Amino acid sequence: MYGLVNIAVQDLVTSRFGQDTWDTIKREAQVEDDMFLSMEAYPDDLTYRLVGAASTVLNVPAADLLDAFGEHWVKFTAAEGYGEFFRMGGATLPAFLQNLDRMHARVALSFPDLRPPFFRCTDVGERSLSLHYHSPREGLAPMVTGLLRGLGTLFATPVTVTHTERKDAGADHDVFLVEYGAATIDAAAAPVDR
Ligand code: 1MF
Repeated sequence: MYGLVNIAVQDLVTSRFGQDTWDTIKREAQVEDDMFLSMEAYPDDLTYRLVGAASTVLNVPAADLLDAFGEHWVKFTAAEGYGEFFRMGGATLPAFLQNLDRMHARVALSFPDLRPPFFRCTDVGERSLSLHYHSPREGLAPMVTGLLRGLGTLFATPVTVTHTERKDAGADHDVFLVEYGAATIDAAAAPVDR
């Protein structure tokens, strides 16, 4: 994955646990890089090793870390100058979710090594939709719950997420029931930077 992902993992860990803990996690993961370059593609294995080592060092289940990372990813990328990707995604949470594949396709135009997941929305209603998640990677579904919470904050929209079908329990793919309220402020006017 692009180094931006590893940088976001680093930012999450150092902001909550400090530099020393991050150094310990990197050592445990046998990651030699002093720093990551956001635009460089790194092996997925490196990111999995970081998450695994963080789980060991912090004594937190990997699924909980992935969930926290998903939320942090939205906050981090919106704050670090990638707000454009969110702006072009739509003015409301359901609009954004229905545009996710288009947004990833736009990023992939400039960054050909991107291997984005695919999302499909079904049963789209006023207050809920079903989000179908297909990824070229294994085991990252817990991140989606956190991503949706982060998007709820970004769009000032209360959101409840239920993981209704699980690939790791034999389902064809992961499905999330996303229930949302009305945005509490005018998200259409300024969908980012909050
Ligand atoms: O293959 C990749 O390198 C990759 C990297 C990030 C693929 C996807 C993503 C984003 N994705 C991370 C979890 C992947 C889980 C999986 O593979 O199953 C999160 C996707 C997402 C879902 C819901 C809501 C928002 C989401 O992300 C928004 C987003 C997506 C991509 C970027 C930023 C925000 C992005 C921006 C720049 C990138 C790479 C990804 O690379 C650059 C580009 C310019 C300068 C520096 C780095």
